Amino acid sequence: MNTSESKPPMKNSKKLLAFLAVFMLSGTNLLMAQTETTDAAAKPGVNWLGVGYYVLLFVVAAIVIAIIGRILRVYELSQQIRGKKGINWNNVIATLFLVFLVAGMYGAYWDITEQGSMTLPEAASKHGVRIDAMFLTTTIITLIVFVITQILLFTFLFRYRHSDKRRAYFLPHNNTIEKVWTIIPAIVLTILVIFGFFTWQDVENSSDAKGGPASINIDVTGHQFAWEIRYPGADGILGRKDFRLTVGANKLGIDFKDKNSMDDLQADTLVLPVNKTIRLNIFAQDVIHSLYMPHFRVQQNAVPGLPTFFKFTPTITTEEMRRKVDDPKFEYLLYCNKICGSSHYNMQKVVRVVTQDEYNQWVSKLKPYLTPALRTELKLASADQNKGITENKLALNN
Ligand SMILES: [Cu+2]
Repeated sequence: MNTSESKPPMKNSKKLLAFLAVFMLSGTNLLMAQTETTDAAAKPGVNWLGVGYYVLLFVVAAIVIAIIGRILRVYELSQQIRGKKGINWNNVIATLFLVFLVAGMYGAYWDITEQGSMTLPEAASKHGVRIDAMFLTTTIITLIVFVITQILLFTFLFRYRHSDKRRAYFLPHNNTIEKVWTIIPAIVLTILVIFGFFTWQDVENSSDAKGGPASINIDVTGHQFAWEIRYPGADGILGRKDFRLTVGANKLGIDFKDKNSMDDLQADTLVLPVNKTIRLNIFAQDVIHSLYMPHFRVQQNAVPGLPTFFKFTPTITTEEMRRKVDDPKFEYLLYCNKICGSSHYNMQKVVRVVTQDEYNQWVSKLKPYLTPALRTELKLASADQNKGITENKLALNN
């Protein structure tokens, strides 16, 4: 036995692994493929048909191109035999660059007009308008640069294509050019970054010391797979929480030693008064979730053990938005924007923006978090007995 005999199996296993990798990759692509038809779920296998169609189309296109290549090669050889010049590939490729420029520009135009309308809906919060303005400015500047550079790139490729009649000019280095294409983008990018920095700082001025306290503080807690919403009661203050107090009936782990907890309310819908600052205190109980409300341009991770928050001001009521989008059933939504598990898709809540009067009415109907069942479980005195008792006499968690 020599070493050369032991090598082939090694090579084979490498080939096998490479083949497996390609197979897995295409397998993933096939699994992820979706068709536009909505009845795909009704007809299992329709996705596979769609993928098979495009694979076949690709194979056919590749064969056609290969055949055209062969024909051209034969043509060229026959020209050579007759002592004539073959195809001038420099001209062909240079022309193809121009075709690519026009097709690519049209593709970019199509992308902006078709896909552009699928971007975010109208901003319904104060800071949302500013974020949109920033996004638009950046898009316009980069678009102008994109159009100019692409036209220059491809027309230069065409104009200065290889020709036997002229020789290329050798330009090893030019400091002026280097300076121009370094300093100009640097200045533009610095302006954009500073612009973004101050906007973001303003949006995230959520530290109450800096930005002033919010009109309403609301706790939003994510867990697999729902959001729990807690409003402060009449005192306007949310009571303390402690994850160690989490039990079946007290799923948020609210600390009832804190008297501020007593009147806290639970809600199923996130209802917000229009034009008031809202501070959402964001929590997670198991994995990382992400609180996402696209209409308000709000997105913030919900991290276990690390409370986060977001302060914003909704500016358009649900009613107004319904008229704007001409959809009487329109609702703002709060989503989870982290793929946090199998029922992640189900993690959404309706958000309703209303007038102050409607809000007051709605709050007055909310049920307290401290239900009779929870009182019993926590061995708290009943609501009636409780009235005269000071909070330090409450028997809690013992
Ligand atoms: Cu989630």
